[in-house]
Amino acid sequence: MQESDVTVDGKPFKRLDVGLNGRVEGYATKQGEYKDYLTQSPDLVFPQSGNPGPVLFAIASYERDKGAAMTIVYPRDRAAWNGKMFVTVHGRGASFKQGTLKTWNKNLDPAHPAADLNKYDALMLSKGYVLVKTRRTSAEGLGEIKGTFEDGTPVDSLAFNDTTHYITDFGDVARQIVADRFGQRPRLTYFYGHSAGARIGRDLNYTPGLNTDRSGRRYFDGILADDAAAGTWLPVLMKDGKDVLFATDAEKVAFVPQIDISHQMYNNIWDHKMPPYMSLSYLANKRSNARILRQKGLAPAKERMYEIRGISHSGGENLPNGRRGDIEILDLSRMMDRFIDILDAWVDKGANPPPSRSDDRAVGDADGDGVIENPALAFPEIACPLGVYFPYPESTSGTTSFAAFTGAGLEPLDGRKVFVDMNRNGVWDYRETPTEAWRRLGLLQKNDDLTRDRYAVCVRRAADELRKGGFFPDRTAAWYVDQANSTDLQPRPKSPTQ
Ligand SMILES: [Ca+2]
Ligand SMILES: [Ca+2]
Repeated sequence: MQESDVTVDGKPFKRLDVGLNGRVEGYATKQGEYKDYLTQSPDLVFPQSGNPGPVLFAIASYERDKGAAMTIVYPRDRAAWNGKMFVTVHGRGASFKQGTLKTWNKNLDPAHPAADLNKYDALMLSKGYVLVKTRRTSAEGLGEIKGTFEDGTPVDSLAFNDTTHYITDFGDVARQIVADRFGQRPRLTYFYGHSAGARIGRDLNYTPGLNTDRSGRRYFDGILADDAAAGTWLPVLMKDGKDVLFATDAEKVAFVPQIDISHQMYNNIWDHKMPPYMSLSYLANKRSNARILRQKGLAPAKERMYEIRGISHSGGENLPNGRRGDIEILDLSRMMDRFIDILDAWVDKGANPPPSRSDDRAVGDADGDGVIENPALAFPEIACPLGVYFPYPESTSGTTSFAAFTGAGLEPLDGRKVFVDMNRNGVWDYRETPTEAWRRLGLLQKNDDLTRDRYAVCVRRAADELRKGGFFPDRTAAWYVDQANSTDLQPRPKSPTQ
């Protein structure tokens, strides 16, 4: 463990970088899809991966020198602690071998001790949580993790993509450290996961008995599942042709409040030998998850799904200005700010969260009359567009770019030379001006021009709707209103592709 001081949002914090050597158990298979996903939830992972098994018990070792680590950040002033803890869990693809994980004591840049904290981490800290940022090998097949199957066979291809107990083991250490420093364990512990990390969040809620600590008490009090990988896992467990998951009240009682954040523009595909209740479309699975929970009586009681337009897998949390070269991403942290509060108010105060939001009728039509009253969330940039966000570099990418309504030249090509159909007419034709686009979208009458006033009114309405709906804090809505007074309404291309 090493200790340092760090300032976030002008406030003083202590930062502890902790490395651990240890072992964790789970289940894996020797062949087939997802064979190396060491998991405590084999009844979700292997049926939904189309992997018939056999499923074997295994034990695997992790090493702090190869990145098994966590960063714990807490307020230096104990009075600034809200008594709660957020454990964060990243997605698939991290490894020491490929350079995305560092030796435990190298995550800290002494000259910039907040450099590896993303926008969501900063939000959690500014709200007074103890932040526990976990890191694990989550890329399989690399020989990085040494393990042994129950039959004695050695295996070096496993990874901790889906290993809940890795996270809870680290969380136990973090809780003890908090107790040592503050003289008190966290009163509530929340889970945040992105992608494969969000799947672990669903594992916790969907695997009977998994969300418990060593003494049998509830471990996580709420789950924030940010764009779960492939839209899975789904809350389904087939036995003899019947779905038996959440068939009993006891299972439903153990379910903790869960918010699923679904990024609508992530068009990725998992084409595998899958059971009939799954889709190869990630978005379709995200919507199915919400629909099935609703059918099983767990939503709206204990789950919300907030679907967001114009955002692919990344919410820009690691891009300080939302841009990197041709990549341009809407700033999801502006809504994550409220998602964190919504979950906390739900768990801690019993406050009813805003209804689920989706452009899918099965979720967005709350009263079942066939009309969607709770559509997917639209940022002001989407509701009052000066251009189009599109998946980039290609249609299945986890990032986006932005094409402005310049009124000049052709619609752009993406990184695979597929045209971006900005005006949705099916033709590779010309870029509209903002006025032409707004007329087409019905935001302007046929003979009206886009003026500063009309633009500002639209942005104010969009920002205010999000504020009233509970998805923007006041200051964010006010920021948008202010920006609308100076935003360039005749955008010029920034680069040849945009
Ligand atoms: Ca309705
Ligand atoms: Ca077109």
